[in-house]
Amino acid sequence: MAYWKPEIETMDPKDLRQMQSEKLVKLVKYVYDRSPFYKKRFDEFGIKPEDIKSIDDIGKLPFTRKQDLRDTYPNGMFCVKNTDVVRYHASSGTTGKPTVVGYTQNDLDVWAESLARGMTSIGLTSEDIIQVSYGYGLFTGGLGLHYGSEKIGATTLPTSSGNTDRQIALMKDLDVTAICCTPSYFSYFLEAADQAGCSIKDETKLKIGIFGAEPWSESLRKRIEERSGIKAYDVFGTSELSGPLFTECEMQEGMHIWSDMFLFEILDSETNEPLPDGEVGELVVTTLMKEALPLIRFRVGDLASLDTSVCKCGRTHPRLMRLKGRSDDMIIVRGINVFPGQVESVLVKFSEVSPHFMIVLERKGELDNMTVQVELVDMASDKLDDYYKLKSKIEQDLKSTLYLHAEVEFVTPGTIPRSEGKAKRVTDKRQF
Ligand code: DLL
Repeated sequence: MAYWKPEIETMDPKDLRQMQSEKLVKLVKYVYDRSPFYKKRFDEFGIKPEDIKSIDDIGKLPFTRKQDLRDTYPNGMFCVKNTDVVRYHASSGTTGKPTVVGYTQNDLDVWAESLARGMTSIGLTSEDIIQVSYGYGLFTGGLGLHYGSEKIGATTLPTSSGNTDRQIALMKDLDVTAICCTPSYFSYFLEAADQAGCSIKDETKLKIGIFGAEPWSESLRKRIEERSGIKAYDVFGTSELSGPLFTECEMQEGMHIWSDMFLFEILDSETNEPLPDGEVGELVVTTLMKEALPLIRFRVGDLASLDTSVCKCGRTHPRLMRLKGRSDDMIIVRGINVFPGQVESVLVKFSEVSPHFMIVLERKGELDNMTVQVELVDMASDKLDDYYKLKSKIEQDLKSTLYLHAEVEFVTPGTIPRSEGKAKRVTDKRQF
């Protein structure tokens, strides 16, 4: 079993907690002294840095929300001078004003270190050739994984997203062994390879995929692995925390979050009380090493659960289990909560349909109507009976997963928009 920093990755959990306590105490003083935003927030809460003596006092600290970053746009929460910032990234701002994140050189180093540990934990080394097909630019995916890959000394192929035929050719010609992109883009990649007459399984050296930036299911993992002959690993992060940060290890049983860098809490969203291991709640993160834009108890907006038991790989850091989706991705149909990921997990079990789908919501009279548009892999007109059977089988499975009737509509192959980054899964035509 290979480690990047064995002394940290396998540290005794008690020592890790002690390290977190010390870092938290320092961090609270750091943000109080340097960020007018945090000073004001702490003063409003009647909190002084001296009140935080250990990690047990975390509950006394106020939360930070995405809205705070928007309100202080572009850099009102930064703790360093602009001249100490060596890079900016910015979120796309689909749900409001964009947010800008700044990094010092040390922030970039810590970010790359986090990914170097993750990449090593899935068996990548300096011998590998890693194709980074996440978007480069303001989005953190491309540059994040790029620097992680360079840190472990791997050969990095910065294809960014798009121009898929060229990506397939380069993958083959340069003996690429690993690819990083969204799971929806990789599904498209496989389809495009098929169309180009290239078998990823037989004609390339690809063995590992690092997929994240959007929710995906265990069933999609299985389907990807079977079709392409690779091992598919989950990776999580958000732009506010740096970008992609944590990957699964070879065990594929959750993503190791590095406790010397971040403090994760899972809270009941109504009571704000911590939830036990395994229970799904709201993810709240405190950055323990960030300099330019440290965040205290940042409400990420994701629903998640943790497993704090020691992993079979020997790493002692907690694992973030597969995410269900953001609380704001959740759609409410006839009063029932639905995550697009649940629909995906049903569809990918049917080899007759492609993993690309679109949920269309409409209002018919007083009632919400949910249609799932999906493409048949092979649409032959003499198989009408089979289609009806398949449609009703998928509808039954959707019903037992969602507790809701959703109509399945087969659409012409290639008509669901393919995504080069995060997939858009919902078209909501309801008028409220
Ligand atoms: O998506 C950073 C990233 C890049 C992560 C590349 C992984 C790979 P944002 O654009 O700020 O940053 O979006 C962050 O994406 O809060 C989750 O809702 C979602 N997300 C990210 N990774 C996963 C994952 C990047 N593995 C938001 N599973 C997060 C489910 C994920 N959702």
